[in-house]
Amino acid sequence: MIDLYYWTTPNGHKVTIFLEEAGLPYRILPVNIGKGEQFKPEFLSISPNNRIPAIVDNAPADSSRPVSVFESGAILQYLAEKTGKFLPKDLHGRVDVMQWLFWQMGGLGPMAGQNHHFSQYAPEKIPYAVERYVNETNRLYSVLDKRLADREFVAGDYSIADMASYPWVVPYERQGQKLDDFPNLKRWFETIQARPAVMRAYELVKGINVQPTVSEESKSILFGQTAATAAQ
Ligand SMILES: N[C@@H](CCC(=O)N[C@@H](CS)C(=O)NCC(=O)O)C(=O)O
Repeated sequence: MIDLYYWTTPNGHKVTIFLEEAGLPYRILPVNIGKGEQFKPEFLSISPNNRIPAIVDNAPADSSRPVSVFESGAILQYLAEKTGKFLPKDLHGRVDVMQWLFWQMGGLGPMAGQNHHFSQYAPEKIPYAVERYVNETNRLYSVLDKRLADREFVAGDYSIADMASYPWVVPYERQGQKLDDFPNLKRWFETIQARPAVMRAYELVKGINVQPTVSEESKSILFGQTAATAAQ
């Protein structure tokens, strides 16, 4: 059984998508990041960066003590290796998936995250910041669109590289993007959106949280964190 420390955000969805796709038994432990539950000591002992998602695998392959993993990319890689699914075993296929997984982790995720922040949540609209991240999201969408021009999925068969990127394209309107500008990306997006496991992953959100995570009350918890916050 996998324990999934989760909240209803794009990085959380990556892991529910994987678990639903793989059919692995799992239990969700909600961590309401809008209420500051990511700072609870028991969660920090698994995820020292006070971010969801994180997992604990109570039945690791070597039958030893439970394994805990934080960082969504590391979790996807761990689960893919555990199950032998969604990550090719051959050298070339594996490198291809891993480079696109890292592309999402270092590019699409953080840049779209800053886009959300400055476009929607920042107390003042700073045109330079909004433009910078909307443009960077736009550039990254075009990179993905070009990549998808001659293939169905990001790297070979449907893989953890697709599962990592898809949840960050779901809020494309909030990111100031139009999918019609990226026909290959749009086709890929609609293909993944229609997968039963992906639908289940988004459906389960309704049983956990239907409120926006970022509200006026939660802004003081989520934004402006410093070393002092983490030390509390
Ligand atoms: N690089 C991390 C980022 C995780 C992340 O930013 N998680 C957000 C939700 S999407 C979070 O837990 N935020 C809590 C906070 O800001 O305190 C990953 O991919 O796992």
